Amino acid sequence: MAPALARIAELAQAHDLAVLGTVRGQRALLPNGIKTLVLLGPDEPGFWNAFSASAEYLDTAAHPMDRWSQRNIDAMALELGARAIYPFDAHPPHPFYSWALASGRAWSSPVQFLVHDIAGLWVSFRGALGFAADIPDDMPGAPVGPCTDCARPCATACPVGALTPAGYDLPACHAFLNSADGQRCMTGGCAVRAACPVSQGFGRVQEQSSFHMRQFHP
Ligand code: B12
Ligand code: SF4
Ligand code: SF4
Repeated sequence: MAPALARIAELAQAHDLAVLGTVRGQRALLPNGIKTLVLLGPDEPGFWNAFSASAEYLDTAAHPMDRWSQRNIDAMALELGARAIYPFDAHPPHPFYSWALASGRAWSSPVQFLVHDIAGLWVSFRGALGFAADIPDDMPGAPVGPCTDCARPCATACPVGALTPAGYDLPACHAFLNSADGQRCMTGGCAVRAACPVSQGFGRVQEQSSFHMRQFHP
């Protein structure tokens, strides 16, 4: 019998992960044989302490967070009889962005990055669990997100205008990250993502943002 979502959430928490949403019954969007997809992301504020004490973080080999995710989410999949699916290592990539939208718990922000109801613009996915059964979800999401009633600080927060409603100018972002002023983004994380009031209530620690920026801009 398929586990209840509460059981999945409890096991996720034991692995320092949180259920960020579910996608149910959308055959055209989900991989073959999967009726419920459970999206998993960092459980804050404890995630960074757990990850930074892990063997993957400390062994200095490449892609520590992806390897951490694989170990933890593979273990969950085995215990729950699910299929583990990752945002990395698939060519073409699995459509996590579209799955997040379909969950009803995340929306496309004015700058196109996803904004999640709890994680805000800091949202990221460490993986997903696919189940062959339909698993009811008592947090199925909302038709409108937090952007509807917001003054949109994200739209103007990038100091060099690299990430705005007009799009993401990746070379301009990387060029700024090489400059002295850009070290603010390197240590504190992307200023656009940090400007969102929902992000600010999420409790993500600066060390995690800094880690991701070093992966994005070595
Ligand atoms: C390629 C990629 C990038 C590329 C291009 C992004 C793009 N144009 O999609 C680059 C290298 C620029 C990038 C950068 C980052 N990314 Co990225 N990226 C991906 C990745 C691996 C694949 C995207 C893809 O092609 N999917 C396949 C297509 C077919 O399916 P889809 O995703 O449903 O397609 C939708 C999106 O592409 C979306 N879309 C279209 N144009 C754009 C533009 C942007 C900027 C975004 C976000 C989405 C988007 O529309 C499509 C249809 O709905 C995804 C993980 C994944 N597997 O999806 C992460 C992902 C989208 N990225 C993510 C993150 C966290 C980042 C970074 C913030 C990393 C960091 N520093 O921590 C940076 C941004 C740097 C910053 N300023 O902070 C998160 C989402 C974050 C968010 N809030 O939206 C994801 C989901 C990864 C994860 N593990 O959670 N990324
Ligand atoms: S700052 Fe406001 S408009 Fe921008 S993503 Fe956050 S809630 Fe949406
Ligand atoms: S990381 Fe900094 S430069 Fe790059 S888009 Fe975000 S705010 Fe702009």
